[in-house]
Amino acid sequence: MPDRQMESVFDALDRFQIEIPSWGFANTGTRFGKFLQAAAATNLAEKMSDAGMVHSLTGACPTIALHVEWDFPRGEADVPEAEHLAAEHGIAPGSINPNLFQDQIYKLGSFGNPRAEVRQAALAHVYESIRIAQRLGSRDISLWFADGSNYPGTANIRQRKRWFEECLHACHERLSANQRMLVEYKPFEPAFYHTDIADWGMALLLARAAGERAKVLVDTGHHYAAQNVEQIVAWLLDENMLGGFHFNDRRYADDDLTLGSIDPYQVFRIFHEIQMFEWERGNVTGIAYMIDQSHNLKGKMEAMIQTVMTAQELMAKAALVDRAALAVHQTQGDLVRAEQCLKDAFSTDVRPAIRAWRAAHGLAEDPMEAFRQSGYLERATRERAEKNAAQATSYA
Ligand code: PSV
Ligand code: MN
Repeated sequence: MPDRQMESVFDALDRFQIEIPSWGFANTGTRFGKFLQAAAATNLAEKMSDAGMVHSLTGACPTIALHVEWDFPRGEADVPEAEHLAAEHGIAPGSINPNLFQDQIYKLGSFGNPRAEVRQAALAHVYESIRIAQRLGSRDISLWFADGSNYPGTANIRQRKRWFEECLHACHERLSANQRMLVEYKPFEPAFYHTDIADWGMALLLARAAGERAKVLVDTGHHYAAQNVEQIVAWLLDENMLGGFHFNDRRYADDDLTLGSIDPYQVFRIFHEIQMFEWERGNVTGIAYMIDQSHNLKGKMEAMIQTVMTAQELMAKAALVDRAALAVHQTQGDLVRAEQCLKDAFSTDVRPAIRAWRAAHGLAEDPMEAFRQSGYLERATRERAEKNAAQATSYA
């Protein structure tokens, strides 16, 4: 690979960090059941340890996303332990995710609930999440709402929109100057008739109504089939409203498949839009690249390492697009040459360059192999198998 391209790859990887989710290491499943893994993390200490291991192997995941309900069962009281564990494992707490969907009170929604006391309880939970984030030094509060309805006529859609505006604005007021709020959208599930924040346009309007530090979060799994996600990304960039990503891949719906497993070209195109924007306007800081995957078939640690490695590869490929040439071809309407700029970059084997980047940073050239050789999984299996087996239900 020519030096100039090598430099582009190094530069892109130096600037690329991706956050891993605490929930990606715990036993999760589908609504039909869980297949338990003996080495799965059973508590926050183990999740932090797994995340720290992924970071030490890849050098690209310095922060861990935390879910308040699952990782802070005692709320704010758990902050000192989380702080201590993160430091112990060489990572930092990342985005803080309130949970506005599991409590029984949320049957008819949280911020969109017709009962004022439920909206108040939801607000109180987000306020506490903001305080947790402040104490942990976390920049982003990441909000996803299961709110919606299943039957026509059962919800006042416009009224709920206004409640959302009010509540999000109230949350925004509580942010400190360096904090942001990310508003995530999803077309359906668990609600199947209407979802209060169903697409990026709704998220954008609500974020604008909330305040200037509210941005949109794009979960790549939260789109209808064939949706052009990179166009959404390009528009949000242009509007200065792109807050970050939840990466995963999908075939049908919110499948939580590993990034790039179904359509790596789509992830490449998303990264290309970001890099093209940066090439024209200067580097964008603050895009939170996060993974939102709960693996229930693949080994959790391997799936996470595979995801990070794939993300790095696709980011590196996107860095190879000849953007100056592309701009000329686009202006001249030279369709084949323009498209070829993307295809050439996408089909370049960047793995040797990434190995060189890793070596230059004192990292294992093959993080997956290094993980397999490390004995970490065997140790985790020994230490956690009994605790995990205790969760099993067998119908045999
Ligand atoms: C919902 O499907 C979602 O994408 C939200 O980001 C949640 O916080 C996350 O998944 C939890 O699994
Ligand atoms: Mn998500």
